[in-house]
Amino acid sequence: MEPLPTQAAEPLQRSVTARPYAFTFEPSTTALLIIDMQRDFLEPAGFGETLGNDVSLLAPVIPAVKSLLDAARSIGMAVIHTREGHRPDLTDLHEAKRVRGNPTLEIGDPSPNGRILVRGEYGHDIIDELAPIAGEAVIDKPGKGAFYATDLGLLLAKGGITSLIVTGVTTEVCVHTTVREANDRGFECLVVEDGTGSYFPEFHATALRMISAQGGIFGWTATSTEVLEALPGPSPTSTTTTPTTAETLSPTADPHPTPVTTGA
Ligand code: C5J
Repeated sequence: MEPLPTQAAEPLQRSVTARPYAFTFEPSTTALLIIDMQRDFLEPAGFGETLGNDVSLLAPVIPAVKSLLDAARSIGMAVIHTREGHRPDLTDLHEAKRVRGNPTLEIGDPSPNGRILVRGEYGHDIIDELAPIAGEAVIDKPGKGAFYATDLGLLLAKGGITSLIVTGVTTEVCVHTTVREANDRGFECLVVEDGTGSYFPEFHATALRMISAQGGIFGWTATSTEVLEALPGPSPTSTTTTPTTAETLSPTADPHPTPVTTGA
């Protein structure tokens, strides 16, 4: 018997205008990765400022990340947040990292926002505008890369995620380290140009060029507008308070989820 004609389905593949060429992805196998949008990096008196940086330079990133976060939530795309920081007893802090940069306040020292880069402290947490909601995985990482000493790889494998749309701060440090780690693990990475930021605009620009250079040696870059144009419309069953598919990435998912926090 002849096979029955199949109905034309909505294409699953999406295509983003990107550098060095179009980035294709399927929303169901893609996660929005939001790197370290923490008060300690974006607000005064935190880790970023103790290293002598002007933290106001990171503020313009927030609206672009928020627009992508809202879009991902509306279509039920996986969302993963990361936070750089350490255990309260600092047993996971290398001496090299503690003293590096000769900061005015070291990791673990008290600040107006609590102890610098220590888990559970106000400054360590994600800024209000981008606060995780129920079902979104939160990866606590002691290093710059989000794969080092975390279960991110396990969550992505379990969730069937093969592509990452990467946002956050800072472009040349934690974003770059994570994209390099992801690239070596076989993930397709699109880095959002206006959804990432640095205390050094020239490093931001160069870091983005390094990603898309040589035919996309580490991946692709695109603006948040270009990504939004490629995303499908909101799913009729998704709301901003419904757990997203990120929940399925969590080994600790439960029927009454709160933001899922995983650490080293
Ligand atoms: C830094 C980060 N810059 N999240 N961390 O120390 O990029």
